[in-house]
Amino acid sequence: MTWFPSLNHGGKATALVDGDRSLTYEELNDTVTRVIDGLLNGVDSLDEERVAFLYPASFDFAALIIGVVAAGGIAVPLSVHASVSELSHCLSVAGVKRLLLPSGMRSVALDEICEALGVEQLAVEDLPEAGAPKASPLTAEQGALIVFTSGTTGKPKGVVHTVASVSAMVTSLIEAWGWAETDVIPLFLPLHHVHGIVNILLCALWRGAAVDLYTRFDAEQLCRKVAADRYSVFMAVPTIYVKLISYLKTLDENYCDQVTEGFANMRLNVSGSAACPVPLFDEWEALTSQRFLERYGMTELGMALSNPYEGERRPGHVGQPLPGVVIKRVSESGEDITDPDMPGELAVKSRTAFREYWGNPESTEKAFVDGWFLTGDIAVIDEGAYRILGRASIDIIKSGGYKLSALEIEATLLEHPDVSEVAVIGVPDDEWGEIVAAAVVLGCPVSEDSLVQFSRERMSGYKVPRKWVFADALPRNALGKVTKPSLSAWFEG
Ligand code: MLC
Ligand code: AMP
Repeated sequence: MTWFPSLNHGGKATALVDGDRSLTYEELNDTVTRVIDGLLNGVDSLDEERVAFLYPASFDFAALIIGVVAAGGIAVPLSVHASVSELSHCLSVAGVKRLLLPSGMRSVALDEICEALGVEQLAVEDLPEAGAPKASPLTAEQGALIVFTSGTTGKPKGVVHTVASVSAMVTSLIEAWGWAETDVIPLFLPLHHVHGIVNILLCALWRGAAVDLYTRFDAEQLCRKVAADRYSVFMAVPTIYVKLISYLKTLDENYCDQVTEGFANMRLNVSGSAACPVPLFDEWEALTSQRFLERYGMTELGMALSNPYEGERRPGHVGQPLPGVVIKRVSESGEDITDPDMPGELAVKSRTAFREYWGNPESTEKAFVDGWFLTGDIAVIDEGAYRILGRASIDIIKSGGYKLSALEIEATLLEHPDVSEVAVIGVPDDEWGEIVAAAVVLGCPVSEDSLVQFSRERMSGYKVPRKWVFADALPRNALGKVTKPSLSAWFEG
């Protein structure tokens, strides 16, 4: 199985830029080789060892994600925003024994959990130099990548992609969206999700294009490069385009024109990971004359639906199945829906689909019906283009492109000794799509601030509820189940 063709023939072309440093393909190849060599340390395959890493966007991150797979391991990129208890969950679910991280990411709390889990921590530069690596050839079905995703039950699950599914994700997007060696793209999205990892980093590097690395989204820095016509392709979640528009409004007219001209000159602006509201599509077009290519994807599937690269891109729609993707819609009772106007849950078969949830055969089995992966997203078909209406479960929230589980947030809040009952929902928000809101019944008085503080210590900042309502009781139906839809009204105004 071929893995990363560009590394062998990219030569002196720029692969990655980090501030004022850049790395050619030849240099990236050397770094990857060193990673493979150090990880293998004399053996010929890592045999699906899950090698975790906690690196911000950097040359080391790129070398690890390619090198771990080439060495026969499964790459487990972890979130640099995660709390220690979230990291502990990921490390233990994936059965990780080696965690690579820069020394600056180490902490006493992380040391403690790594010790308890028997995880060795080391930096890329600490990897041994064992001589020329002799890695065994890869098979299509071997695991390559684990990305954690929230579901409607419990804590995040580790989605296992294989060498074949990652390769299919990358090659299908390169083809569908016309990636070229001459492309230059900025990467500011988090590197623990497929949008940043696959759609941007791996597609660009596989094709021999150049990637500018940013450790976080920074409108000012980014727009300076856009104004200088540095980029040909731009990919982001809708929240980022909202933030860019707000930033553009703060600029003087002359500079604002340079930035919008920079966007106008690109060959492609993609929006995805969450619904792009039609007014946002229109405003971006009015500013930059770019019509977003909106696409729909999922951690378990990579990209499934896409507006055309060439052809009509319809606002509020996510287009048609990408090549190799087969989609049908099913009713709640599992029957196939043929009427395009009737809403149904998207069910997908694709060569880009994941293999399993790591160590969780029960969830894996439930996720598929007769080989069709059930997405949990409800859609109709409007004159040949899919339109996503929402999700089957109220317990899945999408905030700024992150998929969050209301149940996971509720379970964490219930760990607080003074919280007796809690219900978490997503409420609509112009900037974030949805924001997390919590309705809480307290046993003893406790302030909102201290609950926020409590939450921050235990979960990533983006999961912490932004809106709080305190009540004497939660609304429940005859069976005692909280009637979550009725809670939305509590957070209005
Ligand atoms: C940050 N914050 C969020 C948040 N991101 N709150 C809710 N939802 C989010 N998504 C909070 C921080 O905790 C902080 O709170 C405050 O907002 C400001 O933080 P920040 O770091 O300055 O925000 P910013 O850098 O502007 O981050 C916003 C963002 C980021 C949009 C750049 O959220 C982001 O990168 N989102 C993309 C996620 C993504 O890539 N998803 C793809 C999943 S894959 P405080 O209180 O601490 O100040 C997938 C499949 C597919 O979905 O189809 O692609
Ligand atoms: P994740 O599990 O983080 O990969 O998120 C996948 C989910 O993001 C999908 O199931 C959808 O609910 C949502 N999503 C991704 N792209 C879009 C889009 N273009 N429009 C609406 N929802 C989207």
